[in-house]
Amino acid sequence: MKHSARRLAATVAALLVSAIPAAAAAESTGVTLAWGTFRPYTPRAVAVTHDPVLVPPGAGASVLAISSPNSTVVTISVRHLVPHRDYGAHVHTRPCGPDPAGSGPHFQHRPDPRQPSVDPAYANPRNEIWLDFSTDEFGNATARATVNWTFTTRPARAVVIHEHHTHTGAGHAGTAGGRLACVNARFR
Ligand SMILES: [Cu+2]
Repeated sequence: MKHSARRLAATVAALLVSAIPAAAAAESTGVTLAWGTFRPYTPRAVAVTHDPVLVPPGAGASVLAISSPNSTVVTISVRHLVPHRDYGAHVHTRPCGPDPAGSGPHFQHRPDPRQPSVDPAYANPRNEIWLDFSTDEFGNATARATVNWTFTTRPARAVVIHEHHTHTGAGHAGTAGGRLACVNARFR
């Protein structure tokens, strides 16, 4: 635990150093970092589990987002989830709440005028941030998404972990089953 935190800190420090020149050059750059150990909701919890079987308390997640002027890279790493299992994950607009629905809809670069958005023209991994992953034998996984835009003043406040990988077909694009867990992250 301590060691992985130290390793994470070292990685983040290296990434921050490489991001500084870009940050000085343009205001649309930003770094977001969040990590936590899953537990039932409390107002101060960073990582919240809504399903203690599929996202057990004690499992963990870290989220790192780096925006340069024309792109954003978001990475999620999880540990000690259920081994050999597919999960969906996306950036959502609102912070984690006691009710899984509290984290609101997906953040969309071009907002779909029709909500809930299930139109593949809007609900797709170029207009939203999808971070689906499949765990290894230890329940660990990493996923990364790259998009050619940056966050705006519209809020993007959490990564939600879902029951399945994300669907892409018309009428259910962007859906991925129930909301199992949520990580608060104030994307900028
Ligand atoms: Cu989602």
